[in-house]
Amino acid sequence: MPTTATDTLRQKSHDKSAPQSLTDGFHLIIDALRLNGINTIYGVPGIPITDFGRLAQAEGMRVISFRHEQHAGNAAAIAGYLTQKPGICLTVSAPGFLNGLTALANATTNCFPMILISGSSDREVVDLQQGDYEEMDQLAIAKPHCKAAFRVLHAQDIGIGVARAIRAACSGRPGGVYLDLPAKLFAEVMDAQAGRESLVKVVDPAPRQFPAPEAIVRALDVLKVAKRPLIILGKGAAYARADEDIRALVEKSGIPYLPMSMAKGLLPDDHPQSAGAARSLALKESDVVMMIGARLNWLLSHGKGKTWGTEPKKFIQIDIEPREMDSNVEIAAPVVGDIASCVSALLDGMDGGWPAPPPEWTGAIREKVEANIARMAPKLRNNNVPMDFHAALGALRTIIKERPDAILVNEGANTLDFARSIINMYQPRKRLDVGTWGVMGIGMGFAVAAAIETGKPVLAVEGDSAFGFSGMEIETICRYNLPVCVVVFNNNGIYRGTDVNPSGGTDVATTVFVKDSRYDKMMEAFGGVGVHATTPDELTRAVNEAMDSGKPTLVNAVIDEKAGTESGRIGDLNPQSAVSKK
Ligand code: ADP
Ligand code: TPW
Ligand code: MG
Repeated sequence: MPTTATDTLRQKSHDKSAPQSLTDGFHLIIDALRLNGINTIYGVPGIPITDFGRLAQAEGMRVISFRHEQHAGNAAAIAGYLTQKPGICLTVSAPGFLNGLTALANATTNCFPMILISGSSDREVVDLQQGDYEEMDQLAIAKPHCKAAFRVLHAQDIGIGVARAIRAACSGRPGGVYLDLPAKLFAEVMDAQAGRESLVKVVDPAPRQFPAPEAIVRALDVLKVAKRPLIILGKGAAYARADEDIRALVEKSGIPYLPMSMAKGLLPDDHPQSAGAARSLALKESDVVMMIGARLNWLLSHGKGKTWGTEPKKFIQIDIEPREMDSNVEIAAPVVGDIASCVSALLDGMDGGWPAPPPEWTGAIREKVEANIARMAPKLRNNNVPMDFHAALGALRTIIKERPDAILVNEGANTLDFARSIINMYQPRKRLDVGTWGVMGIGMGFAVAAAIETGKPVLAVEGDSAFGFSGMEIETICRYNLPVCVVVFNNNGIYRGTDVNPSGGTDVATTVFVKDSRYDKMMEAFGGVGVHATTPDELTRAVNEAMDSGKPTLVNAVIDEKAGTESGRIGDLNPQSAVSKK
């Protein structure tokens, strides 16, 4: 039995009594990926990579074909986040490449390891701009949007090219890598033995990076004297898979913690130290804040302004990227290293005993958390018709509590912001969402990869606008028969369905969609299950059935079109005309 793509080819070339065993670019790329434990490709076929997909499938790789490259790219990106191995997205040249590039840029922004592999036209023609089929200088365009970009021109360099791409994606701060493969390369033939010897198995693609001992001492010194300490966990902490040590650090220190959106579930959201339901108080009143794998970007108001109150703060920041320090405010105690090593060193440093934080502080946080949870509870049980966000999300919250290993994908504006605060997560890396850019369109790509990579049921909670960005991929979900249940929060538009055209003209307002659409019928068109749900009970029944059966399902959840607010909870970032005449 042949063990590699090159072996198969060699056997074939023997069969034809070829004078020499040969391999080619197609087979070497497959062998290089598989040698490095990469067995899944997300992509869209076409010139010059159609045969590459076919051969990869023939060699036993999983090749998942999408309807649009952006969603294949998003799938690859989140596969990278979920597995710590770079997710692979494969596209055709120029337009296919550009479609994938958005996802590559988004992966880089979010620190997800991913490799975008695009076929390209021959250099000679591109560089002389002679007008090739789908001609574009892709490498130059990719460079500013990713962590690294490489081109392989010769078959004997495929091994080292793939190795460089893997190492660049995974090491240090993870990110997106572009790998440019000109059409000629795929068909280039070389001696099979030499080809095999040219492949590189990357040893330790994400080497541990130990923090300096003095950085650990400095951080503990700052933390120890805090009167109102706070820990913020970000998606870097979730990615790092140091789950037990992070939990131990939080619990040993007794410090309240706040999870960023995708760090929810790293510790269960109902943990007694969670300050999630007292976010404003915790940020405003804290005096020392320890960030673990979270950046002080817009999501944390850049570490300053009224969100952070008037109290002077000291920040401790744990991150693998040294340049992240002082990016927005002064970091009093930078701890540069990989999170697993840093957290373990902090735990060692606490071994001699650790003073519990002042009970006035932990008590105040707890009190606020309990008051806010009690205030929210009746809203989550309301039976208004049509449903508001709270009623629908109250139902989904119970389902996730009962099925904590399900993966939640979430995008939209109100649909995102309400779901983030209402749906508790109980396990790490189960919540996947719009991330650092707040980008719409990740939904179906993330859902597909989450199902493929983990084998767990996926619940995708989608605003009706958000869903539209990747909606065609429900055909992909049906085609691969994936256990994905999509719930579309249908409020007839972006934020709300009630806006009117200010000119009084016949066009509807810019934020409004066709009223009372039936997204469930789209799913039926591809053989999946479609359900129209108007009450929390109907919603609960439909989602539970979907999760039990594993059948691709889309629930059209009718939401009150008046219930949402402009831009959800980030309306303050939305400039509005100061001189409009309305
Ligand atoms: P969030 O959006 O949840 O606040 P961010 O994406 O802003 O999180 O921040 C994640 C941070 O985690 C990045 O600065 C990244 O460099 C860092 N990071 C990612 N993986 C690791 C790791 N293994 N060790 C240390 N830092 C990491
Ligand atoms: C790639 C701007 C942010 S949120 C949103 C848009 C278009 C849709 C909100 O409507 P939805 O949610 O999903 O129906 P809801 O519950 O409030 O009604 N293009 C990209 N990304 C972003 N973020 C936008 C546009 C946007
Ligand atoms: Mg909407």
